[in-house]
Amino acid sequence: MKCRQCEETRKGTGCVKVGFCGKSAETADLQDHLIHSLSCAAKAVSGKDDRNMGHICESLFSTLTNVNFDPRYFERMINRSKMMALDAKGEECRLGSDISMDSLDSDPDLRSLKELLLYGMKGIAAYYHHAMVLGHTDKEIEDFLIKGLIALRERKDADELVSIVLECGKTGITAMALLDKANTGRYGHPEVSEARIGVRGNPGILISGHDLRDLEELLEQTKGTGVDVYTHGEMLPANAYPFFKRYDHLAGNYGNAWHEQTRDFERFNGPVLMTTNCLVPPRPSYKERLFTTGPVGWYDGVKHIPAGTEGKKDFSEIVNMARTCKPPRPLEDGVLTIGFAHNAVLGIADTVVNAVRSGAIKRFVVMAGCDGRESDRSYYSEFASSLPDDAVILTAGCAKYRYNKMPLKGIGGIPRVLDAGQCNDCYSLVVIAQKLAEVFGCGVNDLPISFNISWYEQKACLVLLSLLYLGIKDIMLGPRLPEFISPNILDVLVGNFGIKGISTVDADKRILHIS
Ligand code: SF4
Ligand code: SF3
Repeated sequence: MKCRQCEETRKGTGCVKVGFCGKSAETADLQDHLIHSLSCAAKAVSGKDDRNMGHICESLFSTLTNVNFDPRYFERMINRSKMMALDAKGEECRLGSDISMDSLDSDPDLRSLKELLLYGMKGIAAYYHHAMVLGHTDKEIEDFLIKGLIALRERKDADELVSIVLECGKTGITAMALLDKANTGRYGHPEVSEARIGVRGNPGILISGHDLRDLEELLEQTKGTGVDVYTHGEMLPANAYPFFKRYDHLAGNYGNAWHEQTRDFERFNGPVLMTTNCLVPPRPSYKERLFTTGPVGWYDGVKHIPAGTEGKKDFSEIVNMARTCKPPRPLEDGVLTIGFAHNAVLGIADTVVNAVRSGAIKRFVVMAGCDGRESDRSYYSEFASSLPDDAVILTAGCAKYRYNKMPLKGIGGIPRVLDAGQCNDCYSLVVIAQKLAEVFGCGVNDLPISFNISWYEQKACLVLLSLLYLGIKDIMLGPRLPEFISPNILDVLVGNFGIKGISTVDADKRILHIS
């Protein structure tokens, strides 16, 4: 095993014996094997009408950090990929003996670019998977995934790889836009809303991850049962969609970001449904109450709810279990103001523009991305709390849990934290920034806007590539720069895009022109 795809990897070597995330060496090796098998299958099905994109996307998604830990699952996906290649070409995949990420290229810079491409594609696959379950597809995205997968195992020079990596960022925008269309088409545009964070007296089901379709089915199947449904982690933004607000038994959000799930799940008392990342190794205290679905998987006693015909899922076992459980233990009380996706922000564009013109808002700080469990991530809470009263935070992703419960004073009715939603809703931040640039007649880089992005897993790599593709410069990235980026490629990113790592709150505020 050698895995270095996420921010928490062991510095210098990558994770080599066991993942910091809890992934076993066996699972890590099988994930690498799956990537090579997918690359082979992609080559075999390239140009065909049916390329089995459902399998390709689920496979890529399942190898993203904290999604699937089950070795048997990966064996099945590898076999299916090899069968795909055999059916399409009548030839077996010849993978060679080394199927680690190191084998992608012996040159460290070319290997680094290929890893950047692969992790970006994992992000695309995740967002595209969500769009697909809502019935949306796009040939440009599918063509790119096939092309990118093939490129992983082909000899390419640096220029060719840089161009595919930027195309990955471009396709990321297309995928996020498609998912935005899929979500808003089915669930309406998020509205500025107050999500409750306390508990009620009924037994409950906690749903975590990013899959809104699963939430829809769960809410339907719990209607009239006396069981409440609470969102957790990245499911919080669901509380702002008009469609979901219609369900009285959607009781609000419980708990915090993914890495606090062991505490949150333990105290919740009822069953927990994990629809996507981030799953952490479950504790015995709630393991029997934990269910996985979609690309998520654990081994050893955690139940998986499969999709049936037309993607329908039967959650009756979870509902029946909830009825026998005690109500959740209170963690906190109050509300969170959410729902500042592009439609809602553009609805108050005049107020925002006037606040900028009058000097009441002097700077926007994009603090989107991921949260993580390392103690030095307290940097982001300190950074947010130290911002001057005339700075507004634009956020999306679970990074927000570092500051979304802080009592930051608003500016003329505009909250200081504008939460656009999940990590995929970073698309909203792009739309908002582009709109502001249009109103002020300048480029995004000329706006009073700074980027201090925190990353953890590969969807954040994709968002970063998308921002680079859009030409956004001087992004600050932390808490550490990716281990898979070689020193030479880092020099290119610094030289061409002005990417920087974080240092101290005060120094970074000066660099980001925040006074
Ligand atoms: Fe290590 Fe991250 Fe890979 Fe897990 S996903 S094995 S923590 S690099
Ligand atoms: Fe978070 Fe896992 Fe990245 Fe969706 S839930 S942003 S880390």
